[in-house]
Amino acid sequence: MAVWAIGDIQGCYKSFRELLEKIEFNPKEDKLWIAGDLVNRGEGSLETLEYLYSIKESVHIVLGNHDITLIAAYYGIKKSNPTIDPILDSPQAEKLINWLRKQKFLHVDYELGFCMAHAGISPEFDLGMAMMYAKSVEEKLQGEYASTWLEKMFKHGIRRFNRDASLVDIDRYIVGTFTRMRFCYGDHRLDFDQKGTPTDVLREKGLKPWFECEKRKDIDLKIIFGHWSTLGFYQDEDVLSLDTGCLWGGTLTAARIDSGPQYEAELLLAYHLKQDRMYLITHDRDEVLDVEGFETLIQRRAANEPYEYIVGEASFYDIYLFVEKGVLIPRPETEILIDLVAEIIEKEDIRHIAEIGVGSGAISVVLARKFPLLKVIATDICDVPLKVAQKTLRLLD
Ligand SMILES: [Mn+2]
Repeated sequence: MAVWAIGDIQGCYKSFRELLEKIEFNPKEDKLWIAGDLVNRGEGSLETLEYLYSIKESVHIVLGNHDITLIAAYYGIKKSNPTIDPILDSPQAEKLINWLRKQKFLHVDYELGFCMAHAGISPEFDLGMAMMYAKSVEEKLQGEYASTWLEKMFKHGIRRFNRDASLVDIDRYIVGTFTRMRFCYGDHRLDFDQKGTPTDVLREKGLKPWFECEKRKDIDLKIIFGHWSTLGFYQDEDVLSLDTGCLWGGTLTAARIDSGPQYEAELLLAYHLKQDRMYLITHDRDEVLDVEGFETLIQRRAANEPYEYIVGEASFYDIYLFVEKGVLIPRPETEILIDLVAEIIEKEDIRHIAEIGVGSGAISVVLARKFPLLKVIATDICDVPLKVAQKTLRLLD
């Protein structure tokens, strides 16, 4: 299984299908994330919608400004144009538009570590706020009064977030940031006029891409967005920009966002070379001397041995733990458990705890480090966990 994110298609159906062929996308196994603006301007807007509808169980879509305009044209609020006429004239129009109306403004996947919105996430929103506000406008677009509500969204853009503004203005701000935002000023005031590349001249005027904004609220997940063909493909620690202007004679971009085989192969090569992954990037012309040793690691992984067992350690909370066959690899959810237990320990002033079935030692070791005065007794009926947990404990002492 693979998960791919794809930038603005804008009716470029032929390029879209060619790209899917190139990445060997299989709708029965793989997933697609589409960053919005599925239609408008390109020749194959109807075909794009029909195809995405036919594989709807395998796609996550966020709505872009052009998709919203299409819905508005269906309701007669906005003018149609020759590239979206075929959709509105199609016998499938109602089915396709109703399906489009059910798509999101924000898609979030904690496990993959990514979220996606067509233009991005307002610098004023943390992830919780963004999810709440996205949901509130999604409900309106899906609701009985969608057309009345949508008409109000087009009246004018709202540049600044104000919790005390009217509900309609708050919705205008939310829809604007998720679907049209590009630049903003240092005080988080949005600019909807600039459409070009971020330049130093603009930066000097105080206009920066929204994701560069100072005091932008922290969002732990990497944000995928499109909508900005003049920015093009761009990525840093926080964002992944995918609109590479297919419509304007550019290309369509797909980025693989699950940790695919290549990523794990790189991690294993780094482990084999006793270096970190960055070393591979800076030494990409070096020859690997012990290729056989590396191939042995790859064969073990290909036979479904977990990566953590092969390298003998797992990242957990703020430490690395020893792991091997015979102990479970701690799950990300276990980190949430640590936080919940820590809260109880603090609140109830607990001094002694016992963990029955210590496993890798993840919970006991992290709690003991967090609370130096806490007395922890950890037991297990098997030898391997006791040995592995003690090894981790000795290393950290
Ligand atoms: Mn757009």
